[in-house]
Amino acid sequence: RSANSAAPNELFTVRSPNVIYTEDAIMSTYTYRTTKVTRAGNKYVAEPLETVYDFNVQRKIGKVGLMLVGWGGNNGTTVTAGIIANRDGLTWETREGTRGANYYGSVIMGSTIKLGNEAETGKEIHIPFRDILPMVNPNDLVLGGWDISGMNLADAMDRAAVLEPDLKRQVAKEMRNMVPLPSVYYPDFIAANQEDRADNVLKGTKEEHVEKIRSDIRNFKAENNLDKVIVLWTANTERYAEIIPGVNDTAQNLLAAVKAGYDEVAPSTIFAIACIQEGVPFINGSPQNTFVPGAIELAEQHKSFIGGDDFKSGQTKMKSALVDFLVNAGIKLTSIASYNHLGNNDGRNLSEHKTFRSKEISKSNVVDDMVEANSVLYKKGEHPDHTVVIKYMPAVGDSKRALDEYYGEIFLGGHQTISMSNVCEDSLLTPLMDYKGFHSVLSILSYMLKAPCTPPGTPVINSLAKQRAAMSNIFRACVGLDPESDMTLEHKLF
Ligand code: NAI
Ligand code: DG6
Repeated sequence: RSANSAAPNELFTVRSPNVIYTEDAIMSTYTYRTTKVTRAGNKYVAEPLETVYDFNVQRKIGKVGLMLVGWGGNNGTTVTAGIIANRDGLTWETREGTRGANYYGSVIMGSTIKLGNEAETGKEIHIPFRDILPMVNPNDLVLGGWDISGMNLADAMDRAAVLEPDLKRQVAKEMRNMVPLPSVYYPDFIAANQEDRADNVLKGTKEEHVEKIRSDIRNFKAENNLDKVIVLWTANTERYAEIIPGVNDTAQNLLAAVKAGYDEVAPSTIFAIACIQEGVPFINGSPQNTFVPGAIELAEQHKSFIGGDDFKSGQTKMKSALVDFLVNAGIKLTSIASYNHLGNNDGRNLSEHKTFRSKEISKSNVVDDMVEANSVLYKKGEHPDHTVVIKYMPAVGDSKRALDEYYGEIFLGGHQTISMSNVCEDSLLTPLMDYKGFHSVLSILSYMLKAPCTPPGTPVINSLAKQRAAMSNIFRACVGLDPESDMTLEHKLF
């Protein structure tokens, strides 16, 4: 095969003077066009701006390992069973009939993207999102991880009570051999009610904990002959760490605080430090401020990737799509009331105020940018009321109830109330990606995260449509394709 014909894992190639294929890479020169705006009194001047970037995409993915912190939890066991089920093409019986493995709900694995228009017919050609760039297939991931509970993954899957019995039966044999590594447990950071499952915890100092996690990652990589490892925090929501000058405000102070065994360094920050020092991407799927300023600076120094915070799965995803639509439709939202109840271990942990507070913060800030962008509807500093309530209700287990009321002003003093009620298993989600060559803080992952962590001083985008467009257009740029503008001028002009 010549370098510029599609490799077995590629669906298309790009024919362009700006794109070069080698055996190992796709190299593109991409002209990024933006609009620079300057103020002239109470008027603006808008000026088209061009910046040229060179992208280099690896064509060979290699063998990738995924290590989950909180592997024995609902998300950890569900994602493990889901990957095995997909890898083995399993089907299972339910009272509604036979069901088969899929990746529904994953933007990468379950959605499509427009590649362009067919030459002869002008018809739009859509391809699976996962095919726009060479990407790891989740089925090929090698899984591992840590948990403060030492239960094997098969028993932990039963404890989670998420999956159908016939599916569990088929994956249990493999999962019984999966046992989480001992983890870092500082009880003050999570709810006291989690103590009864903490039977698999590391002894020693904070400095020793960082070293142990680092050696766990190295061993996992060597034992499984991996090219890359990604670490994902899907452990309990922690309370916020206090930001203390001299302790966690700079990289140097943070490392000194670890050495001194300072209390205010959270387990998730210990994991972040270990991953940064190992050069392994670390994604924080929970809402706490794992990435204290010192951790972000450390990542920048090591050119290591971090992403966060807090997986965006259901209620918030809907909110960041709906509010974007309403505000961009010129409707003035004046209040959003969001209520949940759930009965899984996440809900149990969130029943303590300090951990709930972390979740409340990440669930509350998700409309700020959309409101701030509309100076026609909102005066400077004006904001809709926004309330978030979460209640622990053991009886409903993982089947989370989410109720939302959106209340707004419409034409000439009218009002609109939209009420939504959503019921679904909280743990059936799988967001996952890998990147090289971008800023250490991977804000491109924003689509999957409730409170996107962005490089210092850069804007946070919460709008779901913008987040998806950013992701698909950056992927396109990586192979030298222009953004999909949806202008379809070819159909609109003579
Ligand atoms: P879970 O409570 O079932 O699982 C968490 C696991 O983490 C438990 O097995 C626990 O033993 C373990 N753990 C606690 N501290 C640990 C530590 N320091 N090191 C290693 N393991 C530790 O919770 P679930 O439902 O799996 O959610 C995990 C996290 O993801 C929570 O913070 C949750 O708020 C967050 N999240 C969950 C979403 C979802 O389930 N749809 C969506 C968004 C965020
Ligand atoms: C209740 O709010 C528990 C939380 O962990 C959520 O289930 C989780 O953060 C998902 O939230 P959302 O808003 O993305 O569906």
